[in-house]
Amino acid sequence: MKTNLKTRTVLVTGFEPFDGAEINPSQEIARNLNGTVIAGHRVVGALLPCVFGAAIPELKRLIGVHRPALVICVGQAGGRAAITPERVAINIDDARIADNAGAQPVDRPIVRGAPAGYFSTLPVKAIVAALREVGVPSEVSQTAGTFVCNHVFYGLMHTLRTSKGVRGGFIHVPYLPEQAQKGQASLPLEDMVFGVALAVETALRCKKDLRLAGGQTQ
Ligand code: PCA
Repeated sequence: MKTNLKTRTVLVTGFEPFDGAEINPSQEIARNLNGTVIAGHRVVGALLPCVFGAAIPELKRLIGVHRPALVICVGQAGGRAAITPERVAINIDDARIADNAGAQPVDRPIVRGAPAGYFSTLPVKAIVAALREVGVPSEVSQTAGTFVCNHVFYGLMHTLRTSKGVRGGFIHVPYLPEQAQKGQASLPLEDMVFGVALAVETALRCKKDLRLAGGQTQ
């Protein structure tokens, strides 16, 4: 893929609500960041369907239209207490619940014959350190699961493998306060929007990740 450095665009995607929910924080984050400017880059915030298969062509279409220098896909990971940059995408769909089109693939490769996994090309530890520095809870996650988020993350990294200089990755975020059941963790939307904006800025500024021992990111 050719990159157009003149446009200096960042693509941030969120997902539509799934599993019968009415809201998805990642959709709200993408909506809030759309049109903002971060470190000289215009942010395009866009929505992906929570549908196996269909989500990847839509992501590819957005990349083709906007030619971003950086792509960060965001999704909800209900129950997590922190903003979690994902380290690795794996080549498998294994759904615990149906997606928004009713599909529930089990043990199915995302791209047949492609590598078992791809690492994020975001500076995941630098992002965690930057967020913690300003008091936003954050940690590196070692798995994005095997549902639509991992599916899109894998599709993203598979697509970007031939796009020299274009970096990308995935960030999972907790529930919003209004979604959390008693005892479940959540974060206010403004903290999540601020946190993802800071992740974008850190990724743009920090070409090389920090080398911090696992779990010791501050
Ligand atoms: N979270 C789901 C899919 C869409 C979303 O926001 C996941 O973690 O796979």
